[in-house]
Amino acid sequence: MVRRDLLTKTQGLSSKTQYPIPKTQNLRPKTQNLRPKTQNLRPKTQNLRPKTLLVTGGAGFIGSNFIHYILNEHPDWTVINLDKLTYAGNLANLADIESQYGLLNPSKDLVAKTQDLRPRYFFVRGSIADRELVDALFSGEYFAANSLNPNTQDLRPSIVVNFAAESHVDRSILDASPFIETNIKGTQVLLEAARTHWLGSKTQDPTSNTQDLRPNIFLQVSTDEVYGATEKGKFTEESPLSPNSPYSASKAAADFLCHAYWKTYQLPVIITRCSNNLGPFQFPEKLIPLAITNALENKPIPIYGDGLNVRDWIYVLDHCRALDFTLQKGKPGEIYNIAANEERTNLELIHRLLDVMDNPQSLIKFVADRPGHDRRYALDITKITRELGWKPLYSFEKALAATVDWYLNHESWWRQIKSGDYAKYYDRMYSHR
Ligand code: NAD
Ligand code: TDX
Repeated sequence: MVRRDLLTKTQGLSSKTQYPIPKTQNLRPKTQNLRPKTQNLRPKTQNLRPKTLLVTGGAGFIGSNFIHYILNEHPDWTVINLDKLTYAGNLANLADIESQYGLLNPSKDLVAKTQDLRPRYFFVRGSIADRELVDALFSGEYFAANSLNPNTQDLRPSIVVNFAAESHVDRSILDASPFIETNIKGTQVLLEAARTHWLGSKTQDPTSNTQDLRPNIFLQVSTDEVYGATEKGKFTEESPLSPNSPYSASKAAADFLCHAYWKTYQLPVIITRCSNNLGPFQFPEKLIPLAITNALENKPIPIYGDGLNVRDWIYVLDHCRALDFTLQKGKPGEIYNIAANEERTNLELIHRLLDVMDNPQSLIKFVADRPGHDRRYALDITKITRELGWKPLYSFEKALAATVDWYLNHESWWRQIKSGDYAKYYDRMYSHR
């Protein structure tokens, strides 16, 4: 039984809906008590002029939340979502976006908002490591050649937000190869295309930071894991990188490439490094959705090692807002840490989760540790709070309640995932642990 008094009101889709079409407002807690007290703090600068964003990996967890967020916040921005649709990519995450803003069906809402029938969302299936495809997207030829742009919009991206990645540490321990291909080579392909198409033979003025003089931004979505682990203190943006897993090593390599393209070519790159996210649409291989869905199925919740590893949890919408602040106010060549200062041991986290869900603590099962398991991540977020004026709006408790609520109300979403290839992965990862 779930303690519904601790959750938001049931809303959204019935568990019978085969393809859940998430409502945008479902992404935000509806009840008063779950809404952050501070009014939504938007970046203070004017919106950038109409923009076309190339969002990569937009069908995954954070990318799909970001697309929901950005299309709602910026009625004159257009998003091209380039996603390979690996096991982690799921177009159901964007079904409402496709029908509201997509090519086939720009809605009446959109017309009312923008007096404009043009679609604002385009999905392209493909890899960021595919140079030819990426080039065609940057030049606009992709849409011309595919007759996908009847309104002849200028769909050449002026902003890249690179979420596309292999993102699961445990999978990187089983096989690092796809992590090298996507996280390193893919990022280099994107950087090179941006350099060729944005800079051509000239370079940008690296010191300029005004809207008109800074038409392009390459935002690399990185992670706290690149700093490695620390028992005490917090990592600042100046801390040396010391990644420990094949996943974090590949993300660190991508960060170094981004830095090199800034230093060498003055490509306007910004890197963000965020802590562990929780929220809607997270693939149930990661600890929180794995634990919620296992608890709902009355299955054991595997805790690695002694359960005393510490992570700092942030609600995914706070991360998306931080990325928006960064696009609007961040400085090229800079790095910004993003976190919510909500550190928990894994054991504390799961105890609280089971409490919120009113499931017995006996579901916890200690299993063999993750090889090379980082003990603790912790980020100093002084820079982004002081320089960009961002701060998180969701406490851990509110974020956890909203997340549990979402999984409760989107049972068909996670059941569909768990019944497919995921079952084989789960068996391989946990059955002999
Ligand atoms: P995810 O695994 O849920 O989604 C990744 C998406 O990228 C999927 O849609 C997948 O299909 C797509 N993809 C994979 N390879 C691709 C390729 N070659 N070309 C195009 N698309 C490809 O990941 P996530 O948790 O949403 O993470 C997004 C980004 O944020 C990653 O770069 C990750 O390193 C970073 N990050 C994640 C967290 C977290 O807690 N999840 C925290 C900090 C940073
Ligand atoms: O079954 C599990 N049992 C368990 O104890 C799983 C899947 C995880 N864990 C532990 C390992 C970590 O200490 O829980 C913690 C969180 O694990 P994950 O959800 O796998 O996240 P983590 O390894 O911390 O990495 C995440 O945060 C940083 C994302 O997956 C990365 O993409 C992001 O960069």
